[in-house]
Amino acid sequence: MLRFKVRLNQKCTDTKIKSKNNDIPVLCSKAGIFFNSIASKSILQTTITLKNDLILRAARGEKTERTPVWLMRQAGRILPEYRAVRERMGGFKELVKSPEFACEVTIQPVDILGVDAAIIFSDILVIPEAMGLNYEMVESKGPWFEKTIQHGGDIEALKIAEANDLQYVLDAIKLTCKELNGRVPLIGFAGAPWTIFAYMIEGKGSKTFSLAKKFLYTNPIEAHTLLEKITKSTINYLKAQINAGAHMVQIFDSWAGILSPQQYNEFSLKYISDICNAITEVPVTVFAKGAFFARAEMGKLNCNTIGLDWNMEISESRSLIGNHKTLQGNMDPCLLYADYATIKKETQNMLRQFGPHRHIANLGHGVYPDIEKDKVKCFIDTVKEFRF
Ligand code: 1CP
Repeated sequence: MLRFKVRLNQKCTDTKIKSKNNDIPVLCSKAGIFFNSIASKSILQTTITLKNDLILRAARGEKTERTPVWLMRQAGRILPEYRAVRERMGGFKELVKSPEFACEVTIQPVDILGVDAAIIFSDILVIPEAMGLNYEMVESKGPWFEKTIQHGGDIEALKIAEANDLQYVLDAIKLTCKELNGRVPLIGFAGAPWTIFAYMIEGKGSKTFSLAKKFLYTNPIEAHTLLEKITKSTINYLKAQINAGAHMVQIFDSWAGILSPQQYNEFSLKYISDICNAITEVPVTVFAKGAFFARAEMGKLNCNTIGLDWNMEISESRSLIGNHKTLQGNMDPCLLYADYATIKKETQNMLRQFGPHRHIANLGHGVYPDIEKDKVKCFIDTVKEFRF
């Protein structure tokens, strides 16, 4: 059950710190929740002092006592407690659209696994829906769209999503911030425009997303029109999440790796860059799965953190991306099938390779649903106990 122990309008102590890129001074709370002083006035009223801000400090390139850790897909089927709530709700979408239950499963990994951040329980597919394409989450199959984008007319019919189209996510964020009561920061997120585009064209998951790629080759101008509309919607959405209380945001480009380097620059990185330039209020993480070929270009993005998957060698990534970014990742999720001693040894190896600064520990992609909860906990505890 939810417990409401929040003091609304709790005052924060104003101190001057640096903005997202350590250059523009902004107002901040004592513990490091920070925001653009003009754009985010509304947050001031409900800001709660953070007790653990390791992840925000790591993202900004500040020193931390230890490496912070969280997991992509930490809220989900690895937790029996999640499965129980999910069963009670009936379906995935019902859960996503019920702020109280979304809040409950968002906080579960903080309570049960001891991670250093929560990520709001939602899905990247809420954006296509807010733009006019309804999705269903089919049990043991994944997402399915009744209507897909096939030609220019379909793109014209889509609306640009605005904050109030996603009020249920914003309500879940507000509630979660209250309920977390400053224990750890809350991460907001969205899909990268290319990944959202891929689902809008394909209508479901795919190994190759060949319909989406075909659209790039056959309708490049219309592809850009659609990507532009998704980008505008995503900026509105991320800003609304920040206004609702998200302390940092992550952009997931899950299908980056199926594009060629040249296509990636033209159809994905350009739009991610537009989003990064628009989000000035909180640290931004960009995770582009499989985009090993774009690491040097990603180093030029106006973001704080770059997520690495497990195929990306750590020291090579550091030299391609540069020292001015925090790196996140990048353990192979399958390591968590190994025995405890192996998990511990490999996790310590990973930490040594990244070094003590500008690293947020994570897996190289989402945790798989059949991984034992105690193995996940072993990974997290190993990071939390490690000292350089
Ligand atoms: O019924 C269930 O429990 C379904 C499983 C599930 C969950 C737990 C889906 C279906 N989505 C989610 C939540 C989710 N999705 C979160 C929030 C919680 C957390 O991370 O702890 C996040 C951040 C996402 C993001 C997401 N959804 C991505 C990007 C990250 C990634 O894994 O690459 C993608 C690609 C999706 C689409 C999606 N949603 C769900 C599935 C099974 C899929 C993938 C479909 C495919 O194979 O193409």
